[in-house]
Amino acid sequence: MTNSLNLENKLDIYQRMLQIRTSELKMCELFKKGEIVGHMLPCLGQEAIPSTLAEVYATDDYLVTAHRGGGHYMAKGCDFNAMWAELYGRATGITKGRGGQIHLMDMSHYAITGNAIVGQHWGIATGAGFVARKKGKMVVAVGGEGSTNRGIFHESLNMAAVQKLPILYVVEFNNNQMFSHSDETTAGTRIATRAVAYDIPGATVDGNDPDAIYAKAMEFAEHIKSGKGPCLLECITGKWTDSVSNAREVPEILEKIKSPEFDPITRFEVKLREEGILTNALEKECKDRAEELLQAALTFAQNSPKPNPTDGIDEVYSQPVAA
Ligand SMILES: Cc1ncc(C[n+]2csc(CCOP(=O)(O)OP(=O)(O)O)c2C)c(N)n1
Ligand SMILES: [Mg+2]
Repeated sequence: MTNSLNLENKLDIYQRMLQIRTSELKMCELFKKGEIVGHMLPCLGQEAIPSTLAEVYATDDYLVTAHRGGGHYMAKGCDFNAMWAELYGRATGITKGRGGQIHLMDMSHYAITGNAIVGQHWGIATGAGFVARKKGKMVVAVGGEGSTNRGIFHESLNMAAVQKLPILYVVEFNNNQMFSHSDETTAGTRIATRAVAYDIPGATVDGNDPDAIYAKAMEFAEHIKSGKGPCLLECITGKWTDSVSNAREVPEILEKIKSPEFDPITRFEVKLREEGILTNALEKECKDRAEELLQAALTFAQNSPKPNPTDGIDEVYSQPVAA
């Protein structure tokens, strides 16, 4: 099969999925204890998408996501310690403790992985597409299916198609937008069919299966890199929770999403075992590694200084503000 993952890619994806899950479970736990505050949007249950896309884009390609970007931030190898310092609101945080989990971004890794305004990131990604075209790079733009109902999604895909911009648009279809389900908000069943309107390639894949995501995303990346313009990839998945601060879990839906048949990590573990790649010892090694990374990041964050309140106005105005 063309575009199939090799052993090394698979283990890297597995390790990333574990890092995201371990980190975000801890984030939920600490938030519930009141140790960290803010608006937290975990991608628990969706880990296969960020972890696999990291095998598709290059380290200097641009990555732009909507509000559920923490997993993408981690998968791109952005500063993990600075992410945790951000969650703790410390001066060493990736946005100096000002943005919190919903505004994670690390420009040294070409990653804008946070945006509180649903849909707006499609426009930012499309703008980045002009720079990417000039520099011979690609943009990977990721957002939820709810955000595709904003007008800016149409404007962005239309412009990208006309201009043949090098952008892979990825939709994380988790069937839910805060209080609403897609059948209440979204015309048509599949977002990928909207690609027809722009005469660009579009496809729907199982977003909890790294092999399926990789095969189609690589095919699309080849199309994009050969100058033929953007593609639209829809990944079917499920999120455990909307936001930690305002969790609205529906028990029956959660039961399905967390089941071994649906959960991306359990499914991948079963597959890797069947393929003779994963052993008990290797699984333990990977899980220990995820835990070690987390402990180091927690230590860094907890020992970092808090910002000085008077620094809050820095970098807001171009001219110093008179005392
Ligand atoms: C312009 C705008 N409208 C509404 C909201 C409130 N809001 C935050 S998340 C969300 C749902 C987004 O759903 P989706 O795009 O499917 O992403 P998901 O949260 O499922 O990953 C809404 C309506 C917002 N932040 N911005
Ligand atoms: Mg959604």
